[in-house]
Formats: sequence, structure tokens, C-alpha cells
Amino acid sequence: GFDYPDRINAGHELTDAMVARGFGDHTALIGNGRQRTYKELTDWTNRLAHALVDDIGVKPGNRVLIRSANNPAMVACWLAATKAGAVVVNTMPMLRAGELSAYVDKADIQFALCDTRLMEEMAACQAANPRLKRVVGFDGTSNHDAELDRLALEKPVRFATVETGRDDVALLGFTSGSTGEPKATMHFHRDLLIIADGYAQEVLGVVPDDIFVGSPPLAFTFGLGGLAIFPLRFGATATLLEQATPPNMIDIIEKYRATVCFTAPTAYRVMLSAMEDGADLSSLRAAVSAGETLPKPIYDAWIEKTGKPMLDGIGATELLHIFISNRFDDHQPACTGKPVTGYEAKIVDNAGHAVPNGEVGRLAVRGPTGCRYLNDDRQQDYVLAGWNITGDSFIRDADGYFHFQARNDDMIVSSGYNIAGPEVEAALLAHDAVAECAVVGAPDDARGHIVEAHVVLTDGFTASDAMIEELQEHVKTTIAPYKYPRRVHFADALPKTQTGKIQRYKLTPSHGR
Ligand code: 3SK
Repeated sequence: GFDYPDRINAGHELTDAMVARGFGDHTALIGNGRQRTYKELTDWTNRLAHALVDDIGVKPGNRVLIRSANNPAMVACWLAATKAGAVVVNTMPMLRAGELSAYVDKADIQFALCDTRLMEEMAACQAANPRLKRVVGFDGTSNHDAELDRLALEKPVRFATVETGRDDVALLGFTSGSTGEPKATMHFHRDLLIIADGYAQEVLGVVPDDIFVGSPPLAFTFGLGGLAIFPLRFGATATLLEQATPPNMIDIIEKYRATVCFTAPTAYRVMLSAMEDGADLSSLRAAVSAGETLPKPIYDAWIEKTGKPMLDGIGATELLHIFISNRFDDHQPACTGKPVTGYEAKIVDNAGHAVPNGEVGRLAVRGPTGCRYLNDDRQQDYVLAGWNITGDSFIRDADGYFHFQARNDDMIVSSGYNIAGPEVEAALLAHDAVAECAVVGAPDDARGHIVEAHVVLTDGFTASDAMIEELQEHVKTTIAPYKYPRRVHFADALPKTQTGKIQRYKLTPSHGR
């Protein structure tokens, strides 16, 4: 198991404790044109924590919202608030006042720390929501000219971290699911360390020389783990990009010789083409793919070009991070791998009973970071007898490997056949003309539903009836012909969540298309 003292503070463990372990002069963060050592980060977070407690009035247990793009100042604010014993709600820059207000209500948020460049929607949220006592600006570019920076500058570099309990809530991870009202998942101080001491250590084997890069927002626990907690827990370096486009990530990889990348399959696809045009990504030793299914063509091409596997894994905000993953020495295409240290997984039917190996069912997971929704009846649906019932259909094979079939919402029943939308997507993506696609079930009088594909074409290919036929033929010859998309629409872009997941439900007719 994971053994931590009764009193532990994750913010302290990732800063002061790292300096005490001898990493003071090692680079912790790179971003917005500056590099900071662990000692500098520690001093910075201690000054900020003082300002939060002495001037702003933050008390242990208060909920503090942070609004920022991925940058060192956001990491510093998150660590400082954590050291002050607050419960942090990290949020993405794209959120509007209404969405922020829903978070403020749900989590009873009293304080917000906001990059001054993003103040407009925050101020509108505050004007509409008296619960939010105080909004304080910080400068995301770290020029120390916003209120919080000025307050922090005058403070001492030592701060007596609040001695939180290991099971005290440190973080509220919001998840909107595919639709509906947001849910907040509570995570303890120990959870923040477990994902590093489990997944990051066992699967990635993080070392101090590692340099991390990636695209998921820090507001999404995938990003917070992959781009802040994992590097900081092991004395490694995190690079943070406010605009994490594939070209920007490639620049960072080339410039700093980054070694670990966290992003989604579509970004890896762009990186593969850039390699063909001469980009040097040879420093990467670990390419983690999660958040979307990893198409076999991308997995195959990555191995062919780099000689290394792409590490596909599945995680959930409810469980904080990745709980099933491939390993460097144990990986297969179209397979998510085996449970990570500390987690168990099984496949169950709708009543929660285990189904035999080889049969499709819902993925159920048990582990130390399991789901606790804040004040939400949906807890009863998600956790049954200690097992977290995810929204995904999987098969477990006889050797204990887990194979993704579909999001439960993405299973299409057509003429009595169960067709997994992602399998059709993988077949389409194997065609050069397809840059991105989403497959949904469209109601049909004769068949119940038919398979409908929404396709974004690769540059240089043109939408036409001939192209539709070509793609349909391609699917028929790649997988069982009955799965082919009877309808194909071309689109310039697919609807996506702020964390980059395709919103297939927006493509279904019931969503008013
Ligand atoms: O894909 C997800 O939803 C996820 C969430 C949290 C951490 C990691 C992942 C992949």
C-alpha cells in the first residue's frame, strides 16, 4: 500500500521537501520565458501562501478557485493555496461567468485567484455571486505587477505549512461528463502523491533528469498530474505552455530535449507528420496517450518512427489519474493494458456482477483514489460496493489485459448488431484522407440506428460523393462490413470539450442537429 504519515501536505511535499532532499538548484518549472529552481519555486509559493493567509484571509478548508492557462504562476498559486490548507478548484481559461458561477455554488467557493488577463468573466461571476467573497489578480506572465504578486513580494520566504491530514480534501476536480450539471470529485492530500508514487513511478519510472511537456490543462487532473505533480514529485522539470499546440510542443521538445510527453492521439498524429518534415523528437522516452482511444495506425507509426511504444492508458477525474496502462515492456495496439499498482479492475454487467473474460461489460475499478463526489446523488451510480463503475465498455482477455470497446454512450445498436463507434473511427482514421472523425448512431426506421461518421479531411483531400464511397469501401475492407458508416458528413472541425474530448453527443440528432 501507500504509506504516508497522518499529517502530510502535498504542496509542501512538492516544494520545501524537495529542497530538503537536495533538489534546490534543480530546475523545477520552465514557462513564459523563465526557468525556476526548486528553491525559487519554494520561496515563491511560501510568499504567496503568506499573502493568502495574512492578507486575503484564506483559512484551512476554504475553497479557492484558480483561473489560468498552464503557466508557472498557476502552479505556484495552486501549491501556495494547498500549503495554506485550502481546497483548490483549478479552472480553465475558456470557462464563462455562468460556468464559473456553477462551480462557485457547487463547491461553496469563497476566494478566487485569477490571471489578470482573464479577469472579465471572473468579475462577471463575482458580480452575480455573493458567495464569492474575494477575487485576487495575479500576473500569469510572472512580472509581479498584480495584486497578489505585490502582496507576496513583501513576505518572508519561510511559511509554516498547514499540517493537513493525509485524508483532508486538497483538490476538487470538476467533471462535466458528456452532458449535464458539473460534478466535483474530492481528492485528498495523499491522493495527489499516490498518483505519482503509483502510476508515474511504476509505469513511467520518472527520474530527476526528465523534462515534461504536454497539452492537457492543469485544470484537468490529467494535466495536473502529468505536467505538475509527476515532475515535481521526482525532482524533474515541468515545461508549461499557455498555448499547447503540436508545433509549440515540438519546439519545446527540440529546445529542451524533453523526455516525457502527455497529450492526446490527434496531437501525436501531427507530431508524426512533423517528424517526416524533419522535426527531431528523439529525446522523448515516454509518449503518454490518454483521454481518447489511441488508433492503431498512430501507435504503429510511433513505434516505427521512434522505436518506442506509445503508452496508452485510461484515467478519470473521479479516480484522479490513470489507473490502467500499457508498460514500456508490455504493450499491444488497441489495448489499454493492465491495472496500475494499487488498482484492481473487472468487467461487470448492468447489475454489477462480473462477466467472463472475453465478454463486453462495464469497466469497474477499485483503488486508493476512488471517487467521492461532493454533495451529489450521482455517487450512488458511480460507486457500487467500493467499485467505481466507469462509463466505458471493455473486454478483459484471458491474460488480464483490458481492451476498450466504447464509451457506454458510444455503443451503436444497428439491425441487432452491437457496433462500437470507436472501432469504426479507428478504421476511418487508417485512411490517409481522414484527419479526425467521430462516429455516432443516427436513428433509422429500418435498422433502429445506423452508423454515421463525421469526418474532418486531411489537407489536400476534397469532400465529394466519390470520397464518401471510398471511405465506406475502406471501412468495409478493414473491419466487418456491417459496421461501415451508411452516412458520412464532412466537417471543418469536431465539437470538443475544453479538455479536448470529442463531444459525440453534440453530433446526434437529439442534440438538435
Ligand atoms: O481521460 C480522462 O478522463 C482522464 C482524467 C483524469 C486523468 C487522466 C485521464 C486520462
